[in-house]
Amino acid sequence: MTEKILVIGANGQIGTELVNALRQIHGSDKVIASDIKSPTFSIRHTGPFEIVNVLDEDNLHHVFNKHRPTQVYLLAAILSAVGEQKPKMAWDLNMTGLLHVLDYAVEFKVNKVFWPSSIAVFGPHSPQQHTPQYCVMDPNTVYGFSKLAGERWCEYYFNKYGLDVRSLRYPGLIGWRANPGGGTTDYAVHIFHEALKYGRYQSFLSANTALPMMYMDDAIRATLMLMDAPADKIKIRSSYNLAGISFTPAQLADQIKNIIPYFEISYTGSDPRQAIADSWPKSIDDADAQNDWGWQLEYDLPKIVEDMIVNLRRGL
Ligand code: AKB
Repeated sequence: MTEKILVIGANGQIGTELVNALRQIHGSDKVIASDIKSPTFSIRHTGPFEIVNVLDEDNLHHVFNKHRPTQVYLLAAILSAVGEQKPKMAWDLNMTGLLHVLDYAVEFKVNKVFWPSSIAVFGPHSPQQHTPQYCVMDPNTVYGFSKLAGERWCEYYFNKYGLDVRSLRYPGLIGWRANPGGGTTDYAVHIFHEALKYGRYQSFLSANTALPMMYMDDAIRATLMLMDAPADKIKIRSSYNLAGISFTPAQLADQIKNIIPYFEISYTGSDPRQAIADSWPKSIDDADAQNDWGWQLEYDLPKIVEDMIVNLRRGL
């Protein structure tokens, strides 16, 4: 079957890479990138693009009607750190935007929908090590509880309307093609840019703050594997835990020093993002993703650091 794929929020950290990967698989004209802002160079020059505001029902309805997508990826969201500065706006975009897309996916009989959740759905009373799929969840950021509520909506649309909606709880994502947009894990991308430019970085998270992180290549591969898996293999219709690897800013800095020996890290000491990081898991158990659709991680920390530095150096 020929797919027609709509990616909403295509200019962001995940969207930039996902559009690229999807266009290589399905052909450029089959992947419609869309975002509230004009596209980046690579997206504009490789295929169709639409301006889409997920909060504008008429605009969104028009794009569904015009393209009749078979698959939709909804990536538009406000992340954890920016969400704390604009709580109502984060709730509105993350929740109302999702409901609009789910409704139009039902109306236009979209075959599959992907919507990203996050490790931010866990909170201070969730187990912090090897956090299981099912446990106490008391997120205390707007981003976290919008994602948790969104997961419930996804499962609800699957049960009530038979919509084939699939989701992953991404850890912090690290990639060189695009910058992250306002999350707590952003330090793990900024550190590379500053290491190469200035040889030093001041981390807003403390030296020993462990968080689950994942290389973008793994994240894109996991997303495509989940979307390609036969529907009967997808046992979880809220969102799958995805573990990645866990490390601290100090461990990341040590690994960078293996390639850039003069690199130095220092720590801000006080930043609101520290409290967010402290409320999140330090490591995740993703046994369900492994068992249900065969997920396996490829990039460990040395491999991530090497690949980031090689690719960023090429672009300097
Ligand atoms: C954030 O830091 O807000 C995101 C996330 C972990 O979902 N990268």
